[in-house]
Amino acid sequence: MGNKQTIFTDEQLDAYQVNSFCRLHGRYHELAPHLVPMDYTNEPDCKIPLALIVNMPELKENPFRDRIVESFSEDGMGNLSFNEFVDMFSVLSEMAPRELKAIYAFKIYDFNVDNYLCKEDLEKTLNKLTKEELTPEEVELVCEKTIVEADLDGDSKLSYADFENMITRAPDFLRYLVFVETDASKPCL
Ligand SMILES: [Ca+2]
Ligand SMILES: [Ca+2]
Repeated sequence: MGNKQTIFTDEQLDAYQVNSFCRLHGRYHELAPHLVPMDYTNEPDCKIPLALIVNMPELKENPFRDRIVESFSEDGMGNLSFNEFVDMFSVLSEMAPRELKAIYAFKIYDFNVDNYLCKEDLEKTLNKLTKEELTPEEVELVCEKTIVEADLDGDSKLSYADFENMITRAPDFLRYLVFVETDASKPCL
């Protein structure tokens, strides 16, 4: 999956940038005024730690908040640069294409980061999706069934292609990949 995805068309990107860029910078700055300078003309090398980002109102109720932030963090520790922070908001916005959300959902659910969803990955995912309301036996059963149904190439784990096949039948797996910005109407700082 490596390379950057094109998230928006040029026109959408212009509108998105005009409307959102400086507002997002305001949000980013607010999270850590002691770390983030207001002036970004020289692209300062600064990052905000995961612990501050997961407390944002958009994320703090999300059972996947840590995994979401880690998935956008190039250093893998959950520290986000401003660009990564903007990417995260873009992918989670209501405007983002479903396919892009699916790519990130796959990354988020791949807890051991081996590019496959194995039974253990799915068990962790399902426990979070269902807020641990299922018994371990039920979780195991659902995961086994999910793998059997979605595993197109029969290797007992889900590749991204298998996963795409799965979410066309179970769109609930993308449920936590959309958030509405809490202060989208706030004027630019
Ligand atoms: Ca995995
Ligand atoms: Ca497979």
